[in-house]
Amino acid sequence: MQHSDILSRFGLTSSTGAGLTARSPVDGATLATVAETDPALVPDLVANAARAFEAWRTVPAPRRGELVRLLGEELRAAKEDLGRLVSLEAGKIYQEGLGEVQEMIDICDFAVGLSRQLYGLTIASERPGHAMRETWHPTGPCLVISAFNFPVAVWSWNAALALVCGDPVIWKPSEKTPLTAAACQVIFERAVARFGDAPAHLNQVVQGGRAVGEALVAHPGLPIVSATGSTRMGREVAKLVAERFGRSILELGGNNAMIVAPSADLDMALRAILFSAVGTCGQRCTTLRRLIVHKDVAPTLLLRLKAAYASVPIGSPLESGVLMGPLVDSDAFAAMQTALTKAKAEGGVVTGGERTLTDRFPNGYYVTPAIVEMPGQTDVVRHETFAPILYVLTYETLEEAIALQNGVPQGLSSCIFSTDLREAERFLSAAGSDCGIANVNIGPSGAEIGGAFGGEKETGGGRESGSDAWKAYMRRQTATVNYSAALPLAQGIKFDL
Ligand code: UN1
Repeated sequence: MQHSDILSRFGLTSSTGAGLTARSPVDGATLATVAETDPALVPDLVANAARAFEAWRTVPAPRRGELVRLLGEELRAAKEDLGRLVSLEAGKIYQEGLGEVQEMIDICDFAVGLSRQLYGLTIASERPGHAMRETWHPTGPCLVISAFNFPVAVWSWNAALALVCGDPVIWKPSEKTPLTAAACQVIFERAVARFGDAPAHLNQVVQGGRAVGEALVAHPGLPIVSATGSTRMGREVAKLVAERFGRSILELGGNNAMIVAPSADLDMALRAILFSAVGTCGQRCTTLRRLIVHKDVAPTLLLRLKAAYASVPIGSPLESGVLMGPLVDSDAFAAMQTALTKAKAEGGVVTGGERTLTDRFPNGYYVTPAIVEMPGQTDVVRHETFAPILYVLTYETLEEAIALQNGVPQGLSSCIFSTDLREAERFLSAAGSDCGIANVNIGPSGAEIGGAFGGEKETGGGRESGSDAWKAYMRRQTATVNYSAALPLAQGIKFDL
């Protein structure tokens, strides 16, 4: 299929002109230029969202859920087309493109159920003849900033919840993936058309880079800012949002580890390592970056791992059978090479990590996945490099392994491979992994949408997706009603003339 055919499924043309250039990591080809949003228009967009909010907040939540149900249906119908476009624009293999769209469908289903379950509490009042309750109300327009690596799913985690919670959305996708965002808007409009009476501007896409992003983040009309990306970006967003007392939901860097214990099922561990370290070409925030292996199993595991790494099919992510596509661009390749050079200087022994397929794709940045045996958890290991680099460390005691796992600034995802119940439970205990996600006999990536997704420390502390993450999109109101004929004060205070 031609690149332009993939675009045309959403009425997108490969037009060129002024604006953001969408390039395919597959071959470096320019796919289209997309008009950029002028930062001066931000107040108008926020005013649109405010008008949408006034109407949408009074629509009953289950009816709001109906829009998200229709969105889920439209996504089901567009799954192959959108999955292919994700693959083309973000460079992940088609299977993972499909998986990403499935994640969108799943969160829509979740949010539809949620639209009838935005439960509050009733609370016992200390005063006679008083009723106390906690109610959740829509908060206001929600800004979503997403990254190139999950160009559509992250929008949907936020948008599906925000919409059932009564909040319109303004979405600024990564400037590397404007087309998938435009396609999502087309799909969203299909759902809106079937819904019938939705207010205009429930979801607005803003295309552009830093300038428009900053104008949005600083705007007081956007009480919720959900940002996914680097820790550096999150630090700036957090400051601007805090300054105006907005609420931020941050999903930032990860530096995810796997502990492989002596009792581990090595066949399973091997498969999990491959998917989580090599999958998405190492460009998930949940990618496995550190392997902490018990010294007794390290030689065997490393031998098998190197053999498996050498046979990973690398190529165009649109071709079937390929498991590893390209890095997103030349900057990503440069960052990978810088990290590998630093790792060597810090005592690392590198296998793989070279550029490949340059004959076929001179403008695509394909690499072989790298394994780096490190003498310890040095500076480079503590840093997130968005590339398929797996640092390998060894340990002797579980305490040591947990200390290594926790000894980095990030705290997103973690896992242990062990068949020893005591070890596994210790890893999950209060004295175990300090991450937002901790798995046993499962790799660190590929979380289901039903759980709350996010992490601690420099990962930013936000939670999105399942569980009670919806509460971040609503404002909590404590209401006390006095149905008696007296006016008793709380804490028994007497205040009578
Ligand atoms: C991301 O990389 O920003 O758990 C999100 C996972 C996916 C989401 C990753 N469900 O790997």
